[in-house]
Amino acid sequence: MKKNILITGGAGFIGSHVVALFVKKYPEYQIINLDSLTYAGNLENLKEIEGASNYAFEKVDILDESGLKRVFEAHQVTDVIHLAAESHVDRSITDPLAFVRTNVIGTVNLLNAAKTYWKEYDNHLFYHISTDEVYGSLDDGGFFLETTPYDPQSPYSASKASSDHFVRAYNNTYKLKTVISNCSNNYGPNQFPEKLIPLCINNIKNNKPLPVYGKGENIRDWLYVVDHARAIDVVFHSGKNGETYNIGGFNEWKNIDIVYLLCKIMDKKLNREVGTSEKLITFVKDRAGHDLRYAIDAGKIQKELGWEPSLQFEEGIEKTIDWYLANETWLTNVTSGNYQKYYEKHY
Ligand code: NAD
Ligand code: TDX
Repeated sequence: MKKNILITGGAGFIGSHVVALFVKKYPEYQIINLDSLTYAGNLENLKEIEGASNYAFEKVDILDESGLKRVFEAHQVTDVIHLAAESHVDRSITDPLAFVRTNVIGTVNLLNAAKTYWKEYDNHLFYHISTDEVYGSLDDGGFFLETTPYDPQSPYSASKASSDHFVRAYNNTYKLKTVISNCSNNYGPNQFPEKLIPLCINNIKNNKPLPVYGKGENIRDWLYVVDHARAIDVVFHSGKNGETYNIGGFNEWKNIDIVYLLCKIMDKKLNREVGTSEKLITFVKDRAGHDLRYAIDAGKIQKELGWEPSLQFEEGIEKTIDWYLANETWLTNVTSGNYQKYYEKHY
């Protein structure tokens, strides 16, 4: 059966890398990118594949049930890779309901569309992209395993945990074929400069303060976004029905050490005296309920599906900095909201 894969959130950070990989690697698949183009969605991220004959874009909100029905019918959707979400923890603290709407209700809308439209469930897959934050905070050491009980601590992670539960419930109750992967912090090109790494790159470039929450002691595991997209490819093709796969970089860093690293590399790249950018570091009020440490054990996907990260962190960070320095217009456009005009011009 020919695959017509609906990728949601394909204009966002991770989604754009997944769409580009699938469009280029699988000319035999039809890729439909469904995205409502919130502040985080940017079609400029997909310029390189825009005219491809196996690619289509649909500007639809996953809260719009009739819009989803139309897309499923028009494109005869066979599989879903679901990335559309509100993704920023700080925004979830100021507006939790927006996260309930998109991440919980939006996911259930998509599950319902798949459940209604698909006839033989064996031939179709609903793949949900989730986060390691659903497991809570590892304050006393250890690693997140696929069997770690859910313990979300922020409105964002609570909404993602809820959507994961709905995906499992549809697998159990209606026998919809599903897989879930829970990944650690991504970094790389196309990430909106509200997240730690692109925010610091942008601020160092513009000589602006680098806001470090609390003492900067919080620890995250970091993975280059293209390696996440590669993992999604592997899980989509080889993941087992009903299973969960943790994805991570085997790469834990304290926030403050990442900020120091960015300062050091950028001093060099911008021909600044050693230590110049560090002076921009500003310790600010901590994030409410700030999770101390996330760390992923990605042993299952490594052993069962043969995936592992391809890039060392320092190499990935260099590539990321180079990309942001080379794409000044992209940065200006996303920060000013100008990229929204791209849709009006091209679609
Ligand atoms: P992002 O914020 O960059 O992109 C989200 C995309 O979803 C945007 O293009 C946006 O326009 C779209 N979208 C938002 N609400 C929508 C709606 N109601 N209807 C249709 N489209 C909508 O996010 P990201 O960082 O690329 O994350 C993608 C997915 O991966 C999310 O589900 C997130 O929870 C998950 N994830 C992210 C990370 C990370 O480090 N960024 C790590 C693990 C998992
Ligand atoms: O200005 C900042 N200063 C700061 O110290 C920002 C934006 C963040 N931080 C800290 C908070 C976190 O400990 O840096 C760490 C990383 O923060 P974010 O980039 O906001 O990411 P995080 O909160 O860890 O969540 C990210 O990873 C998991 C993504 O945004 C989620 O979508 C993903 O699920």
